[in-house]
Amino acid sequence: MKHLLISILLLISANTWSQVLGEGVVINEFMASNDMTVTDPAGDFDDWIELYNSTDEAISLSGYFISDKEDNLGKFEIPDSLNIVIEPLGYLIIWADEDGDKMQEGIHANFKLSGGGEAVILSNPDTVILDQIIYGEQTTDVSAARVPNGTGDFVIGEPSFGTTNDITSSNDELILDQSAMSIYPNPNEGLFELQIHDAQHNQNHIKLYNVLGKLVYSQTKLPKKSTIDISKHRSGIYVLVVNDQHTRKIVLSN
Ligand SMILES: [Ca+2]
Ligand SMILES: [Ca+2]
Ligand SMILES: [Ca+2]
Repeated sequence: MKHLLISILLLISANTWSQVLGEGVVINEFMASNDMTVTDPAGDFDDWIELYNSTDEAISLSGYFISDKEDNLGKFEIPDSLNIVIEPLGYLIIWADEDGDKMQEGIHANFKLSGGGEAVILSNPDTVILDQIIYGEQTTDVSAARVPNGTGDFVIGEPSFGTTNDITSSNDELILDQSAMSIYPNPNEGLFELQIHDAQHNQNHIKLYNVLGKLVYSQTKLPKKSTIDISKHRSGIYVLVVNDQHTRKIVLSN
């Protein structure tokens, strides 16, 4: 019992410690399945990891490590030779494409991110973990990002490659993706009206994912306008995907 208590205390202090030691750089967003969102400088649709410097000082990332494996923190070392500095309040993209030896422009890690679930771990040159995320199955061309930017938990949604994640907050998104569908009300208590503006489809299919990327609800052969009932699901943020193409964040509070 005593051992357990000490372990728990150590765990708590280790967490706090890593927050303090975080040195201001976090894993801010990642995409583990990129089909058509953004290409790297070589023109490939590759997995990507966005880092964010939340401080007002530039930070050199020489010798920092990124990994997709908890038991191999030092898997990829950001090479000294690249002289990578992340600017104050700046963003940095690391391509997870195993293309490091092809002399492509940019930073290319020696691993890819599994769309089925894996880990992203950032460590300092002493392999002290600064930030990490262990994720579940991902949806293609949908990213996981810290909202609020730099500090929040990971939520899945529209990617914001190389920029703040805050633009995908629900209000702004209503404006951004107005053309594809209307959801009213949103946030809601589990009952909402969905109107789909997709000229290519008369019958629509929808899928709803929770923040862990798990499919929790689906419907096929939906008309352009319908009422959706997800009230038996727990409060939280969900991502609605219409016709495997259009995504919108839904906030359920019941
Ligand atoms: Ca590449
Ligand atoms: Ca991997
Ligand atoms: Ca972003």
